[in-house]
Amino acid sequence: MYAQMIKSEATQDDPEQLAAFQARIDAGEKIEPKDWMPEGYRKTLIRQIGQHAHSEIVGQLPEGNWITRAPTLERKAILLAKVQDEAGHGLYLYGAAETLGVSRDELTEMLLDGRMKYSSIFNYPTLNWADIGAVGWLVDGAAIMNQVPLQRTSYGPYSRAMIRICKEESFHQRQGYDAIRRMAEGSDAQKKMAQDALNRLWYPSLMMFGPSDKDSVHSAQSMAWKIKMNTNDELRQKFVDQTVPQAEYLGLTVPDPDLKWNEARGHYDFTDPDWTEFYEVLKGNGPCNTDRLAARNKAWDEGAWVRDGLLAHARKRTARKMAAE
Ligand code: FAQ
Repeated sequence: MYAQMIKSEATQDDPEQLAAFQARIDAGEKIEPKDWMPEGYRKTLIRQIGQHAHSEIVGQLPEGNWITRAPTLERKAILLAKVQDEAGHGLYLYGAAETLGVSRDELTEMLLDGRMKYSSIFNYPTLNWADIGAVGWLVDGAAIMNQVPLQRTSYGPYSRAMIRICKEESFHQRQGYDAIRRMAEGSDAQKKMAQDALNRLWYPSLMMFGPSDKDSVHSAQSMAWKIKMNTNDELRQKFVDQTVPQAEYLGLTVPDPDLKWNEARGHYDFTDPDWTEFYEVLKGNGPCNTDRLAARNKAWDEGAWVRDGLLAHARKRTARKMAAE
């Protein structure tokens, strides 16, 4: 299984070369595609960047579902632009992964046959318009919390892709907050919808940061290599600390009876997500896993003629150019 092949285990690289590589990372240097790198570093990057790219692409589905049903022309135009941005993020990230020696087609095939993962959050449905506001507010909010530090990641192409992505994610988060604010300030029925969206999406959003640190398989090595800049629990805590006051401002209640400010820690105490549910979603048993993969497989199959046409055109052009030389 490829997913097993690209685990981040240390490989048998020359210890001197490994030490010199680690010294470059520790000194804050960027690693570029043609530089020597340990095989484990390369595979970990392919796994993480690939999973991230797939998340951007699959992540278009829950929102795309609402483009035709947006409540106003303005909201429709904003949502359309946002969904297009996600496609662009996927492309930057596939481009960054390709510099590591894997093609976009190979990555896509691994997504489509289940060998590679995408973010658990996109296996939850968007049932109504308030969910679209909540996706922008919470899901993009969680995404950006994770991605801002990744702008400083050690691999040059990944870091540069993240700089561009973060600019757009910040707009996404703000438009989501604006949409949910309008619902929260609206009629009783609209306010109820906003609360219901928060109730359903709160824990899936907390799961986006990955398992708790004690169960995270890759964090220690990925942080030593600066592929990850923070642990999963650190970022989850930052997200909770940032989001709770935003919910309070909206007059909404975070669905966690044990949530409270801890003066001594300077952070909110909160209840962890249900990790059994998280691992079930990862195994393919979330509410929408089957639908999401079916939609991506259908799009890939139906787009085959476009890819074939483009390739045939490129081959003809190259042949003509070579004949003329
Ligand atoms: N979902 O050892 P760790 C977005 C897996 S972008 C699914 O802690 P790691 C934009 C993990 O792969 C959202 N799988 O792993 C948008 C590993 O399995 P493996 C995506 C998960 O890699 C917004 C296993 O569990 N962002 O939303 C998840 O060190 C709105 C053990 O976990 C990124 O990908 C999960 N939530 O840390 C688009 C950011 N969590 O591979 C549309 C970059 C963990 O051994 C609309 N990625 N797993 O089989 C990262 O920062 C990291 O990869 C983590 C996981 C933090 C996600």
